[in-house]
Amino acid sequence: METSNQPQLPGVVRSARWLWRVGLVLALLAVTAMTVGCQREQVEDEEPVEAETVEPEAEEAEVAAAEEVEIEKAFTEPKENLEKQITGQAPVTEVVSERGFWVGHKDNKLFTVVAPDVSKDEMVEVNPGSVVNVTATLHTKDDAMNAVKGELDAKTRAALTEQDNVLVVADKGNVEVVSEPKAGADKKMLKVGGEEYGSFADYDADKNNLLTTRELTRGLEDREYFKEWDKNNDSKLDQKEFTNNMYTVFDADQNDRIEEKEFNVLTNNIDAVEDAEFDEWDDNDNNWLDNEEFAAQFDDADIFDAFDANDNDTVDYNEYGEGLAGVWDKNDDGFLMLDEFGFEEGVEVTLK
Ligand SMILES: [Ca+2]
Ligand SMILES: [Ca+2]
Ligand SMILES: [Ca+2]
Ligand SMILES: [Ca+2]
Repeated sequence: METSNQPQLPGVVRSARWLWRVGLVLALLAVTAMTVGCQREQVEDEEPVEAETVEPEAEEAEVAAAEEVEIEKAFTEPKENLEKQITGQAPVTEVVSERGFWVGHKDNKLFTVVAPDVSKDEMVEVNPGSVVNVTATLHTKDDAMNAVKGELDAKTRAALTEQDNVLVVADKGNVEVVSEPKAGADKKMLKVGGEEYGSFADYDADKNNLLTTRELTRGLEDREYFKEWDKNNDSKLDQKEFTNNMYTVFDADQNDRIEEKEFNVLTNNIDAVEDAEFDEWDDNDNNWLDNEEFAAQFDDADIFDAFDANDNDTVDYNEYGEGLAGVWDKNDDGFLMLDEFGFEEGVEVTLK
């Protein structure tokens, strides 16, 4: 016994020590219980903290989903706009199936697919050359494939995997046809100086009711459009040849005079001369412009320089097609609709 050499403690003291030990054990238990309790409380405290840290992310996700991005950005900056809601109008360049079609903007195109498995008679009819108003999510092609329900036909599947990003429409109601291609594509002719240089349909090589700049350029070249003005036969127009061409373009009634009415078509179409005054151009005040009067002012307006993109003092077919498309493409979407084919009085467009 440890206490063998020590005086025996009285029974009261013994029992007091026993009680103290019991008390110590109880105290330890209590401390342990409190510690566990505290830990539990801490766990309980932590749970709402965790919940709070999740909630703002969810809110941000909701905000991101609600943020609508103009469709032009989906074409020009697709990587920056993945998973965002895209909305806006675009022309349909090709229809692949009732669930899938291509929309275009300038040199870019995006495949658009309807996610629900809709039957042909349920789906809104979309045609090449239609303009559609679309609300969709921009996905990578892999995410798009996962988002699409039901079986896709081989052509739609092939189109979906043809490029990196795809517009996925959550409901067929999110595709609204804003305008259909207009009739008369084979009747509307490009006429300059009494000569016909082909109809809209002639230029529309892929028959999608839309002209790209390339189709316009190739069509002009195929019809040797420059021939009348290209005096040195180099298949390009120098400044004098270009100005003579434009004089003929705007002399709509081919009387070798540009009257005020014809002059107004020029100023309404080409921004570089939008503020030009007929009286200032008509040097001898005879109420029409001859070639010299026209050239003196037209050459000062730097329209030739705007067409001559590579600054080599000649305008080739590519530059002419590019410049003309820029003037005609009044909604600046990179395509010419039938009603954008040719100069129209009162139509204001930008010469880039
Ligand atoms: Ca076309
Ligand atoms: Ca005239
Ligand atoms: Ca040039
Ligand atoms: Ca256009």
